[in-house]
Amino acid sequence: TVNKPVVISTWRNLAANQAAWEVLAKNGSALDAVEAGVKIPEADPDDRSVGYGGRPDREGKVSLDACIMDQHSNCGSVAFLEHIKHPISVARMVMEKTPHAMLAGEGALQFALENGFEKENLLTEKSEQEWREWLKKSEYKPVINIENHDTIGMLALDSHGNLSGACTTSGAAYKIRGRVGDSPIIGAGLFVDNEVGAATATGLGEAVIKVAGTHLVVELMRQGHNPQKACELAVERVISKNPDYKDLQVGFIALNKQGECGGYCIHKGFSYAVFDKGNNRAIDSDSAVK
Ligand code: SD4
Repeated sequence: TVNKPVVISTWRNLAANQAAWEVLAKNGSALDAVEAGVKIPEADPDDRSVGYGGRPDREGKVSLDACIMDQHSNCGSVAFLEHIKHPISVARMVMEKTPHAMLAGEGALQFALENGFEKENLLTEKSEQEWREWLKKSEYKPVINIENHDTIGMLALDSHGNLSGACTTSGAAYKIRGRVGDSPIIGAGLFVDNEVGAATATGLGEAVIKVAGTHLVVELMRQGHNPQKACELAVERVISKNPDYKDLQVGFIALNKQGECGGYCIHKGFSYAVFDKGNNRAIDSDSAVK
């Protein structure tokens, strides 16, 4: 029997899961659920790597990446988007209202403003202070785990048996202006195939992009692996292609058509949150490096 509905998200995003569950429990769509879910950390100023309150690039500007994918393999994405609190909703609008899959930078902002989104300042005092502190040394060294990584990727299976996913982030703190990570790239930060399953990634985007990480996880599930094993094999691939893996973190989570979940990462410290059968909980992910 299929375990549904279910929602799974990266890190300890229990509040985001709760918002998604409220949609799923009323027989809402997985697509509506993941959008509603990830909007929680996007709007939270204390979540320092998503949306409002996110850490800026090295010029002190907050820029956002997000994407969304539904059960028909429709997808929408925004990259290097500034001043908009809910990039996931802009990504959804790209998917539903344009002939394109991806908008970036100025054009993405223009599209958002023309469609009723408001221009806002996303840099909080706290993020600005930290950035000024960082400027003193200006050393770009992505820190493993929570410090720099609590991007939310979320996957859901709804009561109709359909899968969707969403991923949103302010990216790597103190990145070069214009840097785009894995999170808005379909097949890297997020991939959904309604016949098989869905996967999303967190951690150092450059390492995920190199192996088309979430597409890999989904293809491994297609070959018969369960979500846990698929995540493990994909992490192994990341390790084999990144000789500096000791200094970087990558985590994958996956959900298949049967409603089974899995998650795996390179280094200890990654966690994910699962909500099914009315039970919302955080799980410490197993890691390749013990
Ligand atoms: C990125 N994967 O932009 C994202 C980083 C991340 O919290 O997970 N940040 O590379």
